[in-house]
Amino acid sequence: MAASRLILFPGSFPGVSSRLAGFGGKLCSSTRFCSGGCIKEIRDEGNKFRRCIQYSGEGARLAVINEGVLVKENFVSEREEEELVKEARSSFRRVKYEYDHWDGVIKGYRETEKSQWRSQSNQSVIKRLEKATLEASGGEVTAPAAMMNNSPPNSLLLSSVHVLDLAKDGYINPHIDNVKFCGTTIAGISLLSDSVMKLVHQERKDDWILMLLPQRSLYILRDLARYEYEHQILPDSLSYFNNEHIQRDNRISIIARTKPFKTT
Ligand SMILES: O=C(O)CCC(=O)C(=O)O
Repeated sequence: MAASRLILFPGSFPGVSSRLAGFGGKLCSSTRFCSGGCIKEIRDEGNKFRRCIQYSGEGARLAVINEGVLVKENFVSEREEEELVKEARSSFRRVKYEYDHWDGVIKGYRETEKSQWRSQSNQSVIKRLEKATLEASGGEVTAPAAMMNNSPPNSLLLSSVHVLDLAKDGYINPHIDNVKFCGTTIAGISLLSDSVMKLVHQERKDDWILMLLPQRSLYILRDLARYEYEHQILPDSLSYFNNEHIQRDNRISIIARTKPFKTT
C-alpha cells in the first residue's frame, strides 16, 4: 500500500511455533495443508467463505465468529492468475524491489495503484473482488448516512485496487491501515505463493489470529480485526501454520478497500 497509508505500531515478531503450541482455536480442520491446496473445508454452514484460521484469545475468537477474518480458497483459477500476474508485472517493468520503506513496515516490495485493467479476464476478476469486498462490508452499507460518503453502495469502494509485489525475501511488519485512507473492509487476492497473515491485538499480545492464505485465495479483514489487530505477512523463516512451514515465494497481492468514513 502507499507508504503514507500504513501506520506501524511497533510490534515484535514473536516465534510463531511457540505460540502455536498453545493456540486456542483451529478453524482449518485437522487436515494437513499441502502446497497443492488440500485444505479440508471446515464446518461452514451456508457461508460461502472457507476459513483457514487459527486463533488464541477471547477477542480473536469473537473476531473469527463475527467473520472479521475470512479466507476463501481458489478465488481465482490458474488461468486467471496467469493473466493477473502478466498485467501486474507489466506495471512494474524496470521498477526495483524496495528495502527501505520510510517507517520500516515493509521490506522487499514494489507497488502500484491500479484503476484500469486491459484484459477482460482481469476486469472480471477485479469485479468479483470488489463485489466480495462490498458484500463483506455489509455493515458499512447500513451505517448512519451522516458517517458515509453520502453515496450509493458501489462508491463505497476506493476507486483503485492496490497491487503489491513482495519479493521472495520480502515481508510486511505489523501495522494497522491508516483509518484516514481506508474504511472497515480490506480484501486481498494472493497470487504466486502461499503465505501466512498474522494478526495480533495491538494491546493484548496473547490475542492473535493466524490466517493461511493459499495461492489464489481471497482473504477479508474487517471491523475489529481490521481496526484493533495489527496485521503482517510473515517472512519465510516465520511462515508457519498448523505447525507446518508454509513456504513463501515471490507473492503478488491485489487488494480492494472500502472508503474511510468521513471524519469532518
Ligand atoms: O499483501 C497483502 O495481502 C497485505 C497488504 C497489507 O498489509 C497492506 O497493504 O496493508
